[in-house]
Amino acid sequence: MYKLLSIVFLIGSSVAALADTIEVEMLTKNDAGDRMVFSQELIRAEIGDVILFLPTDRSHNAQSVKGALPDGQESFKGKQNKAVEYLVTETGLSAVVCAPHQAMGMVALIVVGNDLSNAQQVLDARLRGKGKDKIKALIEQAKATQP
Ligand SMILES: [Cu+2]
Repeated sequence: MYKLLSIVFLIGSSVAALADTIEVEMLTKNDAGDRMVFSQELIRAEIGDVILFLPTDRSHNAQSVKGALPDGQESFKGKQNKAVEYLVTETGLSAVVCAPHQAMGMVALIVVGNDLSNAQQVLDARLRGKGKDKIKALIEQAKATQP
């Protein structure tokens, strides 16, 4: 149902890159026993990829945060208990939150093209509680683990 196969042919090149669909589950409890979490919290992607947030457990959503995404990247807001897609069109960082649980730390950070240039804007955006602390930690983690 949610399968999406996007093939991007790089013009002028013999290389054909296959865009990925990255599945992220919205969980009340993960296998490690952590509560109110996305299954991936540091999500690395490239332009053309689709990040698909799945309503594996109930009462969660995924949405972007005003000011905490790259210029030109379309914002998104999933409904509770519904899958939502984020089609990556720009490089940079995006914060993603679950509206009911962001203050409990249910957030994720998308890193596209290993571009961390909008880190300060993301830190300045309106994030709450443990979610804000976790986004800060994820930015540090992204810096420390640059591929
Ligand atoms: Cu949630």
